[in-house]
Amino acid sequence: MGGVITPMMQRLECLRSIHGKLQDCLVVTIMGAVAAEFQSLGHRPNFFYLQHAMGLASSTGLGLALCLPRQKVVVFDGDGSVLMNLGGLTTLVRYRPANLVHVIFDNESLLSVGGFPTATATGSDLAAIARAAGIERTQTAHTIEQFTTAFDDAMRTAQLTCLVAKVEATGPQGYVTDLSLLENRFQFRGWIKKLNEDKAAG
Ligand SMILES: Cc1ncc(C[n+]2csc(CCOP(=O)(O)OP(=O)(O)O)c2C)c(N)n1
Repeated sequence: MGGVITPMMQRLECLRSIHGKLQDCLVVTIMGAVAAEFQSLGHRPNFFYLQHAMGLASSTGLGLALCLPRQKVVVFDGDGSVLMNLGGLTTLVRYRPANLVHVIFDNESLLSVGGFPTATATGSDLAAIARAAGIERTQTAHTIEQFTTAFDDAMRTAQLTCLVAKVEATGPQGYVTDLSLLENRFQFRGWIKKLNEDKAAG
C-alpha cells in the first residue's frame, strides 16, 4: 500500500536549469545558500549577490529595473527574506516594472542560519500573498518542468512576475565563496556602465 513518494524539487536543479539563460540580464540574489549555489554554477559579472540586507533583494532589483527598463532583471529570493519585508511586494506593485522577474525559493526554512521553520511551513502561501499585494502574474512551481516552463514564460513576457518555487530545505556544503562583496560590486557596476555605453553608442 502507500502512494509513490515524489521527491521535492532541489533549488540547485532549478538554478542549473536556467543558469545558461541569464547571460544578458541583471541577476540579484539574496545572501547565503542561494548565492553560494548560484555562484557554484559559474559566476558572471552581471550577477550580484546581495549581502546582509535580508529582505531587500527585490528592492534592489526594483531600482535596477526602473533605471534600466530595457534590461530584464531577475531576483532570486528566499521565503524567510520575503517574509521579513512583505512591504517589498507592495512597493513592486506600486511601480510594476514589466522587466522584473521575482523568483522566490520557498524551502519553508531559514536554511542559511540553521533551518528554523518560517511561516510558509505553517500554512502561509507566498504566491497568494504576492497576488493579494497586486502582482497579477504569480505562479507556484512544484516540479522542475513547471519551474522551467514558468521561468521561460516570464522571461518572454513583459510583465512583472512572481514565481514561487517550492524546494527542499537543502543547501550547499559551504556558504563562503572566494568573491568578495567589493569585487562583486565593482564587476556589476562595470557591467551596467558598459550597458549604458553600448546604449549611447546606438
Ligand atoms: C536583517 C538581517 N537579519 C538576519 C540576517 C541573518 N540571515 C542571513 S541568511 C538568513 C536566512 C534567510 O532565509 P531565506 O530567505 O528563507 O533563505 P534560505 O537561507 O532558506 O535559503 C538570515 C536570518 C541577515 N543577514 N540580515
